[in-house]
Amino acid sequence: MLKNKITLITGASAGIGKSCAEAFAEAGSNLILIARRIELAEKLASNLREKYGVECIAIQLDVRKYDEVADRLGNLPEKWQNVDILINNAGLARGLDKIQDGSLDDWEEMIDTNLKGLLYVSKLILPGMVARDSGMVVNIGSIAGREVYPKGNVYCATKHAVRAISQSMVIDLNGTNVRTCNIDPGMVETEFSLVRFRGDAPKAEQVYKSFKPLSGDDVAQIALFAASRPPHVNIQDIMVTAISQASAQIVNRTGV
Ligand code: NDP
Ligand code: 8X3
Repeated sequence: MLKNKITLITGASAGIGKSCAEAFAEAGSNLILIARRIELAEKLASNLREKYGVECIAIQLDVRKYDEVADRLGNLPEKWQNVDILINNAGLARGLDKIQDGSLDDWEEMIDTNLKGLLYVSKLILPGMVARDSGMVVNIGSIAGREVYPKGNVYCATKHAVRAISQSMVIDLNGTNVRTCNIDPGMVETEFSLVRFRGDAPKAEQVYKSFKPLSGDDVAQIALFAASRPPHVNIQDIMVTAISQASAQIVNRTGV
């Protein structure tokens, strides 16, 4: 079903985005991989071309910069212009502070990446899908888009906003054959916590200690399932956690 389709993935250099690249390539989709760390995206593109025989390009892009997004995505090589599946995955948390102690820079980075970046990329890709009356957007939200947890404040706000945007896409695209799927994972072991704690590896490791969290591959398989349903089937909304995680704050840490 995905053979010869074009899937564009933001944040494809690591974590969930990288896993989505692997899963969609295995299913036969051609790929546009977006990230700032272009060397990682290019290496992945080359591996996937070799492993699965798909076509794959890497584009260096900071989704926070609208001019860059408009330039790169507005001028895709002709054969890459008709994106079938957009996976809005690029995102991050910065810091874990009480709102009264939060850093303006951290807030802006999260809002600019998780919310504005998602909107900028969608603005460039969605009109083509609507014109072709075909396509799918997968937005990677979070359990933080359904619950607020202590010190999660602005990160949670951005993910609540992603959820609102996903619901808006479903409504505004009604009457077209463009599908929207919102995926809200609980804790996934990726570079996420390392980024949140600015490279403090011991602190990041604590987040995933004594239970088995989700992997990027677990989430990628869900995105792939949603994207490979028949075109009239729209899985609008999915929440997925590790079995040990009941809610944002309730995690059974009695395992390995
Ligand atoms: P990672 O840190 O492992 O990956 C994040 C990816 O986003 C990287 O490829 C990074 O690439 C990219 N990225 C970050 N900022 C930008 C930017 N300005 N422009 C372009 N790309 C950017 O984290 P995850 O894989 O865990 O996170 C992916 C998504 O999943 C995020 O939206 C996150 O909020 C969400 N999520 C994560 C969960 C978790 O527990 N890990 C749970 C629920 C949701 P580069 O640095 O090369 O630009
Ligand atoms: C990432 C999951 O719970 O760390 O979105 O916010 S959480």
